[in-house]
Amino acid sequence: MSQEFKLTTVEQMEADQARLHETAVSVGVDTWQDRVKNQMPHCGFGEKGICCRICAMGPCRITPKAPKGICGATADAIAGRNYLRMAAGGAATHSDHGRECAWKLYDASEDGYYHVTDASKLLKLAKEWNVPTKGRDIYDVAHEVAQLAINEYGKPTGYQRWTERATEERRKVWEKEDIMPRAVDREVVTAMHMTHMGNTADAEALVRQSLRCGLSDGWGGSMTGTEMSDIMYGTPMPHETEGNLGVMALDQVNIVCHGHDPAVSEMIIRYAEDPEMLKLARKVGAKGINVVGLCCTGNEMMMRHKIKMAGNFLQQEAVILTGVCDAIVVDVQCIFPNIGPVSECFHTKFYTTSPIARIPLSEYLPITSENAGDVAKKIVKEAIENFPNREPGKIFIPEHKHIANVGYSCEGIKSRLDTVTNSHIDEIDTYKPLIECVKSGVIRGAVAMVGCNNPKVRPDYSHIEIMKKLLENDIVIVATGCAAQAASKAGLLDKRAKQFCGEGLRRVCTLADIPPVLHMGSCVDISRMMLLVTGIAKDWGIDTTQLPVVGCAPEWMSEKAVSIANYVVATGIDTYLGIDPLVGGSPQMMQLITEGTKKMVGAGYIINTDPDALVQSIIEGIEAKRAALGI
Ligand code: SF4
Ligand code: MSK
Repeated sequence: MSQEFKLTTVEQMEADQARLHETAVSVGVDTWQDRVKNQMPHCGFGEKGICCRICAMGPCRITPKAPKGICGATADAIAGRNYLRMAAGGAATHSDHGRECAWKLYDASEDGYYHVTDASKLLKLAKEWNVPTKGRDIYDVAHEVAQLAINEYGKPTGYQRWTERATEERRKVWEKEDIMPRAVDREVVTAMHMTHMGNTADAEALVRQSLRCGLSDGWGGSMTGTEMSDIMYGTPMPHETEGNLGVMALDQVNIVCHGHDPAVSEMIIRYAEDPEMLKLARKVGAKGINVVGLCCTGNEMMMRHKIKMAGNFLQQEAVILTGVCDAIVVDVQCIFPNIGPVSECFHTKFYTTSPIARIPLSEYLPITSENAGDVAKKIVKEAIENFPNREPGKIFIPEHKHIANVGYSCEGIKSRLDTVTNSHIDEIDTYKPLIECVKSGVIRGAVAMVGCNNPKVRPDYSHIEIMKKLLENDIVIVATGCAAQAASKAGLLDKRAKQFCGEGLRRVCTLADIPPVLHMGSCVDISRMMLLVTGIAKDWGIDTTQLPVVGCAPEWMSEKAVSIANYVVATGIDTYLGIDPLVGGSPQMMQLITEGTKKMVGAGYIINTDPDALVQSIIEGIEAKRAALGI
């Protein structure tokens, strides 16, 4: 008889974290749980966005007694500038990741370390960009496409070429509102210039540039990251793997890859499968080599390979605290500097690989197109040699893990939808079956669950509780980033999780053989979500603002999330936030980001730090969109 399927509860995950924290205490190292306490209470000025340190006459802080900075900047100007700087930081970060991916494709060759894996995706993009393909070597095509993608970053005139994929209606809105994104570098520099001392003090103009900067990321840099990665490492398609700390293996060499850019982890995976390395692992007494992922590098790996996911953002110290992490190798973004001190208390080797993320107490091995294989091989070999150095008294591996069905790229979703069409009469390769389900009400709508963990709220609780409530209400979920990993940890990426859905969604999951939460990838892969909503809107014949689809980031923390929220809103999708966007000291800014953008682009933020109230407002928002469509 098959065992009853149960989700892992947040309480169980917290008990695992608490047990690992005991290890941290016993070895004398702090973790985020300790540091949160030390940082309380947060600075009230920072929380409200009304501290300005943009020039050295300051820092200036706004109070009832001091309503203006020394230059005369008001709370609206200061909060608006801080907000735009966050959006610009996020757009720069995602986009630079995308640029690195484009350079890797530019360097790709038959006999190099980076290859063209999805030639059909490359050829499709070449056609879209009018790059000749007939009779040409695939690598010549790849180099020309990569060069065009790289040139997008700094082109002196014109708009992002990826925006041509948007609906005509969206493009018109962006043109009318003067937020059509130009080159990424231009938008980020403009944002920095506008927010320099003595420039823009008008909150509305700052919000407009935030939207534009965000668009240059979502419909620019992030899309470049996703597309280039798919071409080089393969477009994700549905398959099964596992997630949560229980994937750490006692009897194997564990190599944890963390960060965002798959250029490093792809190489680690390749060399961990090398027979020479496997032989070496057996020689030191290990049964194999277990490469696992954290954060978005973990998402990239699990989406394309059967690689297991060890955890999300707030588990990065926990993986080392298991005592069986033989090496942790990081690329860029979301990496705690405290990985250094925690690793030092264990046998764990800590490698940094990018000049963008240099961290004390790590061994720095920069990875380039020329040396990637050699460096990866060295890391894998040293991790194996480190296996016998584990200290048994420090080992504790939590048991929790779940099956995770992942790989739902747009192509992956369409491949599942094709299975429920009648091949004699229906078109294939469309979103029409999904649209029919939404129109008939079998599915009420969809929510894109995205973003990080943030100790300001109970970690993973908001993600999981909101998802469960949405599923009960027949609302399908697409997820990326640490939100997708929260679903994986809880068991919501297991197809059996359909038992927690309302009747309609449960039926759809059965027919299409999908889990109720569709893992779409990493943070840059929110660009896939933009293409998904655009594809659905085009197949339906309506604008994206009309779709019963919303975004939700209940536990966001990074500047990248601010950039994402801006491009999601600019794409016409209301975005529900569970963490305050640090502008509360300016009523004008609050009004602009919740109501003002609705007038500009047809969508805005709904902010509520109570997850129960937030999910209720999402359900009401989706039902209101349905009512407006008359469905
Ligand atoms: Fe103060 Fe104005 Fe300088 Fe900001 S820009 S620190 S408000 S003087
Ligand atoms: S990793 S940006 S904590 S989602 Fe993309 Fe997770 Fe947020 Fe980093």
